[in-house]
Amino acid sequence: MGHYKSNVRDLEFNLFEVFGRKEILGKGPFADIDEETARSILDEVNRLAVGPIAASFEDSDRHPPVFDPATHSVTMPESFKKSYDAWMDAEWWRMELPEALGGTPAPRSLQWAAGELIMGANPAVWMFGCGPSFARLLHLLGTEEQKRFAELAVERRWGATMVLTEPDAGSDVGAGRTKATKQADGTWHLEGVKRFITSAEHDLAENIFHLVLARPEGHGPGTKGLSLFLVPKFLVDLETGELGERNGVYVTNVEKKMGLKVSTTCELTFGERHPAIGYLVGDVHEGIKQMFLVIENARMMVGTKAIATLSTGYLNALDYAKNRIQGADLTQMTDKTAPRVPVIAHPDVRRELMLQKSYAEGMRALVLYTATFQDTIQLNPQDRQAEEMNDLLLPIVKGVGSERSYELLTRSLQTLGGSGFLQDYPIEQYIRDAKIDSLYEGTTAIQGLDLFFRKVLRNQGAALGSLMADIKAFAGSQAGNGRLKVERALLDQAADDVKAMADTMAGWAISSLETPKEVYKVGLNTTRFLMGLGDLILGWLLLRQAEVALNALGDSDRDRDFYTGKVASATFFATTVLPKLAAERQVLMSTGQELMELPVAAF
Ligand code: ST9
Ligand code: FAD
Repeated sequence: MGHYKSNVRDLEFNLFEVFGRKEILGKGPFADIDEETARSILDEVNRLAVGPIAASFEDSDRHPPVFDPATHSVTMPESFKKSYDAWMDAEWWRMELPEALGGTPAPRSLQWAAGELIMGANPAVWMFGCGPSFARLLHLLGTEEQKRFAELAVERRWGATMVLTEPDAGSDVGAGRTKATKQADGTWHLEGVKRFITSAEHDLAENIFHLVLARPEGHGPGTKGLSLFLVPKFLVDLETGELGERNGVYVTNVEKKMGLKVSTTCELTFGERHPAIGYLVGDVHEGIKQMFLVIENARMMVGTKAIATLSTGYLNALDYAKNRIQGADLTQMTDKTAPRVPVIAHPDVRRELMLQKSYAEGMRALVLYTATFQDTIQLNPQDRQAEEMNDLLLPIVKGVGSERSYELLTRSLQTLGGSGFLQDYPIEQYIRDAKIDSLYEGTTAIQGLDLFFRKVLRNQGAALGSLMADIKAFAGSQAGNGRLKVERALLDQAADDVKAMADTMAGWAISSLETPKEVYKVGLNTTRFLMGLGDLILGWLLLRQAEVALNALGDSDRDRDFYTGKVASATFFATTVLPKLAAERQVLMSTGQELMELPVAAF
């Protein structure tokens, strides 16, 4: 058995029983994919995930890629190449592409469900395999020539990267100094050093194209002065598709990291040895706006990766807890001759497992709930409400998904006792591989700022108000026919707590117009609000699942354990996690300026 334990049943439960995806399948742009086909796609992707894709997970951690500075090249582990080829050869990545690029469009919800399986099995396979997605962006935004480049990129399976970060420009992307100079032939020459660039060098594809933010000479400061350039590793003859000269962009270092070692993290130097030729994407100077289309996709990806890892972490812990015999039942603790029991019999282990289960399954629901808005946007790109809701949820998928997964994975490890610390089990690697999720694609602090200032304040609370109204309506409904009464009351109170947090922060933000330092009080609480809103949404989604499960339990005996577990995890979350939001609200309300007035030397 490989390391990866998937949960296709729960993916299908969300897609078809909770979020009604059947309604959009088998018609319109998704005419070729009905519910049955969607289920068989998930089965097939799952077969790949638990098999050839998971197979290299451990080996490629222990034998990571090798960088040769003399040739600026990277040799990938053979085991990983096999996993990568298995994914690329299966061609399920075509679900993300439009027909014009040889795709078979599928709803985003189905794509992210498949994505969870691949990222849970071996996240770097998905990351290296994003070339076609980047080509989609180029096809969407590019000039005619760039569209042709995108076609070739899909046909030839070129790799791709997103290139923002520099040594002095991490969270503050607008501080970037990489410069672009226009040439007489309309191309650009880029000069500068980018760092931490994922997948910038490898031997999995014959070409790699970089989408690079750089500042054209004379353009202003900040993110708005940046433009987006297509910079291929090898120049390309667009007529024949043949590779031409080596372009002047080279990987000059590959980082040694805590985890996710098989994913190459590269320093990328432009124009040092010979010119690095770039093409202005779409022939317009709208770099940061264009790049955010990639970032939005990548933030969703990172959240999905994180929860995929937590899910397999939990299922590994569960398996262990059912089999590890240790100690007597607590009711017989004084009887030294009492039979020894599996550790899942111990109350503390059960509590820990249920916390892992409820977060893993709640966050899976969050990913797929968010994806339903992406489905709506796919069907109707003008739907502003769906767009705003997706915008609101993305920092929660990314920020809460990554923080909670990392935190809960340490609980999964704890369930294994000392064995969890060993490399005989996958959880120590899960933890190392998942830590990055709260860092890249905007740290958690950045997600908190994005959520409050951009998605709540600038949106004048419209999307948040609509979400809150849905949560309050559910809390006040008859969902569960009395069986969820206590839980719904707890949800109602939690919604009031989170709303009070948002209102208080908005008040400080408004008073900062007159007293600027009031905004510090907002900044001291943006992460608290992010996590608090996250818990509220998870509680709500788990209770929605419980309602569906209770109905199913009333109807038949089918999947009794599965549905019983759904009700149990929702109740557990509502009774043990949601009440903590009252304390978070109180802490937020009592925020003062002390921390900001404290001299740095006193820290
Ligand atoms: C990284 C990669 O870490 C790690 C994993 C790589 C995996 C590779 C695989 C990825 C797959 C992707 C596939 C691609 C497929 C795409 C297909 C698409 C068809 N939402 O607030 P302002 C924009 S990479 C949307 O003033 P500052 C907006 O245009 C490195 N747009 O910001 C705005 O203008 P306006 C990741 C947003 O103070 C403009 O930015 N690094 C949003 O200038 C300026 O906004 C980071 O993530 C948004 N939420 O700059 C950096 N926000 O307001 C983190 C801003 O007029 N840092 N815009 O609309 C930040 O995010 C900063 O907050 C900052 C601040 C840079 C935005
Ligand atoms: P800093 O920005 O220096 O942050 C340091 C600390 O300060 C953090 O805790 C942060 O939350 C906090 N902080 C910073 N600014 C603020 C603020 N305004 N308010 C509150 N707190 C703040 N980049 C790419 O362009 N492409 C890639 O493919 C890519 N892949 C990566 C892969 C890996 C493995 C790693 C480690 C990084 C990758 N990155 C990539 C870069 C990544 O996106 C950045 O590391 C990240 O955006 C944070 O920037 P930084 O590391 O410079 O941290």
